[in-house]
Amino acid sequence: MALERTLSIIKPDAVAKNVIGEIYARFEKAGLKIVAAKMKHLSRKEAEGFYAVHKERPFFNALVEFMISGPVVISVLQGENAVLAHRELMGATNPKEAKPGTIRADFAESIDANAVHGSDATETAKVEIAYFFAETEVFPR
Ligand code: RTP
Ligand code: MG
Repeated sequence: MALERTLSIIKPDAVAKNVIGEIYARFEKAGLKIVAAKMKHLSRKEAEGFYAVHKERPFFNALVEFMISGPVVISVLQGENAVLAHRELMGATNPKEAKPGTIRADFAESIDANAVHGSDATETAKVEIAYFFAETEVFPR
């Protein structure tokens, strides 16, 4: 078992639905600790930079438009195997394919408005955490 950190984003659709607390409760019940958090309305530049790996994909523009459509809640979660544990709580990218009881099955509308983002590996988690948080903003310092 490895103590890891991962980046979580509660996307604009879930913030608008008023389910920040319900999503946070799922993280905490699963043993993931919130060690950094902020609410932010991303600029186009920030969203494009964050999703730069998807730049050439056909859904890139729609993804960026959606991510800047309202504020998001960005958090760092810490726990045993946090990257995978978080992705299991999230469920499949397309909510129609997400297992019952996952965040996307319960709160997401579509593959675009799919409630949450989670880092997909420990290396990407490090990059994504540094994209949004200074070292002094992740606790304990
Ligand atoms: P995320 O990065 O947001 O945690 O989601 P993910 O790993 O499950 O999915 P990824 O392949 O990284 O795609 C990033 C986001 O792009 C949107 N997407 N749309 N229309 C499509 O075919 C499509 N595919 C992906 C989704 O909102 C996905 O979360
Ligand atoms: Mg991804």
